[in-house]
Amino acid sequence: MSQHLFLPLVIFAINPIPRAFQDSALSPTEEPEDLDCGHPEPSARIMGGSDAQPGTWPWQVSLHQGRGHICGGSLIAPSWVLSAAHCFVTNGTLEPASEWSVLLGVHSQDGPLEGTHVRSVAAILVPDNYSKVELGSDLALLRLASPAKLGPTVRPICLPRASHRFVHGTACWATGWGDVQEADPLPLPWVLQEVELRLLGEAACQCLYSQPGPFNLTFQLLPGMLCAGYPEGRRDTCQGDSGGPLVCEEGGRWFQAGITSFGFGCGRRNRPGVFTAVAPYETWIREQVMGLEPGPAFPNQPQESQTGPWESREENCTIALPECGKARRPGVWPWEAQVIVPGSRPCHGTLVSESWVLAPASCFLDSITSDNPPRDLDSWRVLLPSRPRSERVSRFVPHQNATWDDASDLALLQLDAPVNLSSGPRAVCLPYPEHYFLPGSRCRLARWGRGEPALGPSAQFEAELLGGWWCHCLYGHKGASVPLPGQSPHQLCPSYQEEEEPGRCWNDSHWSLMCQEEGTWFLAGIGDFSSTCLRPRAFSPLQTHSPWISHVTRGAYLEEQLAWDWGPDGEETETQTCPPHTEHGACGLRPEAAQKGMLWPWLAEVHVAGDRVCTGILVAPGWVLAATHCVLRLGSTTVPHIEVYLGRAGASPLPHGRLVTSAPPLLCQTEGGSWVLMGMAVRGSQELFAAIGPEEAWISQTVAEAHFLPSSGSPYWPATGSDLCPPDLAGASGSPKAAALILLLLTPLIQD
Ligand code: 4AZ
Repeated sequence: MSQHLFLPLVIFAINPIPRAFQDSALSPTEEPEDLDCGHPEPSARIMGGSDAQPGTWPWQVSLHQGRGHICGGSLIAPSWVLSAAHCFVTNGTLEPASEWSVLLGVHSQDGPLEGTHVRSVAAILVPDNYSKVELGSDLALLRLASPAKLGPTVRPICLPRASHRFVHGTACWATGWGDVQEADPLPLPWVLQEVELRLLGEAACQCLYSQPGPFNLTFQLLPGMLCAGYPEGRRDTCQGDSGGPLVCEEGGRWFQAGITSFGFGCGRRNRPGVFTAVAPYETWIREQVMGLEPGPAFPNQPQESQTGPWESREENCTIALPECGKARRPGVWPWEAQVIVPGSRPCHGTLVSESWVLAPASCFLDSITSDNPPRDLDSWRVLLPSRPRSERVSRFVPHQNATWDDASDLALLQLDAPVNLSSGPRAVCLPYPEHYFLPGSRCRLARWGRGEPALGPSAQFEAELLGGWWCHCLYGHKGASVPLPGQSPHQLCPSYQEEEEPGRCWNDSHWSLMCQEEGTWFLAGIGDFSSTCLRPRAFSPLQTHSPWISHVTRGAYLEEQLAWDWGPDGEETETQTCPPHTEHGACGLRPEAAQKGMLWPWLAEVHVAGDRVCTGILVAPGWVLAATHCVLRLGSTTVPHIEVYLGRAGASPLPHGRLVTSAPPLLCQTEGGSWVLMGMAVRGSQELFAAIGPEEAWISQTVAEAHFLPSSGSPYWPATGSDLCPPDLAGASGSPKAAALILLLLTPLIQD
């Protein structure tokens, strides 16, 4: 089933109105117990589960539509199978029984076992009041065209009476051929999976689901539903398990407590699986099967369970906190792993679970190409914090796109033996694909791969996430629509103080981006900066890789988003498109006002002859435009020594004693949101500007990459009279022809 089924409310006129939630009319003593139920043959994934032994769960059936497995079910009588309504209802319509078949006695869907057989379905019965899973009554009865052949691998399960109480906390079992993780199907040979789940009380379950989380749904647990699982998640049912049974052993027999119905995601923290409770539907089930003998068995419940404390009143609301991403001090990462391969420098990676380290595949590219897969894993070692000895590596799994896509430059290394995460090393949290790191999130750069420069002051590695729009448009394309919160971003842009020495950019360096939410650290992105010095740096989001990571590791610490403050409704959710673009990225984009020192990222400090500072404007990666009168002094015949500082406007106080001669620029914001340089102040004025427009030919001939907005009429140009740009000032601007503007060609400053 999909994670949410939103079906129109339709009342089915197939069966009489159910009398769910009513006790049976039959007293326990009247029960004709002619069907042996709940006894597997003595002998003997779902998520976080394991392969079942053949014959352990002989009531488990597989429901096929066409040629494939769709849902699970349970045999409750020779001619009856119990399952979930949502398996058979599409857009409010019940699917024809003729499309379905029931496979009995199946162990592996890949090959038949002795006793495996198929039955066609004569009728599908669904409660009249079923409309969608969240509203309950998610159960269905399938009448088989001919009775099942009972045998060692095909036997019915016992059903509980309406008065039957399962003790909360009881360990029960769910079974099925469903996904082993979200969007990760059970691999061949499709062996039936079993998982032990604990029954959760209503209050405990409601408390867990009341924790904020994704899907924007406030879910109300209703009578007739029950929850099973763990606050910490990790073991659960998943898509494809629906309709299958949740069974509990009592007095030597197995009873079906629930039918797998739905949940929010699979195995997520504080999101246990939701099941249809079977007991409240005793009457409805009896009514449907009436007349077709033998019917299902509702054996008497053993005395001790019936009288037990089935609902403990003081059931406390214990939510689980993330088990990953806890660092005592930012920068001292307990998940920092160094992979040592003989003959090369250590490679920095990250511990993502007890057994797996994530690192850039490029660290090991030599090994990959010359020796695929590497045979010499015996000599590889992993160093983890607070571990006295290094760990051995037993498996190396590079990302399939690692060799050609920088954003997929990832490899997973499995440790020979899992490490104990409660002592010393810890795992970082990984984001699910829909994770939305809030603009303004506190982040840090962390070592990643090889070749980083020596670490500088730690403040250098503090970062703050910029808005998605700004980051996306800087690196995206003109007119590209900006991913909304909850959609995968293409890049993550943090602002941070970097490269103290101007002119220098950390080429050949890899960094990972760690972002914090409510005290928990996530590995948000990875960055390869070998080819560009464009600022801000863009990191490739890791969330797009979480399906691959969870598929390979089956247990990395994926965590839901913890910070949910997305701002006022609508502010973040309007579709936005990107303004004009040059090959170096969008021009005129200004990060959020909150970004200290980055308010005007195109502003340059032009330090002239060591005694004055003029304002310059970065118009292309190698060119700064400034006012001539500020840079060149009248009457002077020598060209002064000029240094240009970029990316620090407002961040650092000006060098003491220096004169800011300046020549303020006039910038106007277009309706498209871009900032456009309209003019540079003329000598001696703060209000009169030399217009840039008339200089377009000269500027574009000198600087081919400079980007000019299309002239008026363009959607990006301010409308006449627009108050984006004070008309009197713009109008007052003249162009004192005599070289008001000067273009400075930048060359990197070589530091000794
Ligand atoms: C499904 O889609 C489904 N984790 C079944 C069970 C759960 C989630 C989804 C519970 O069929």
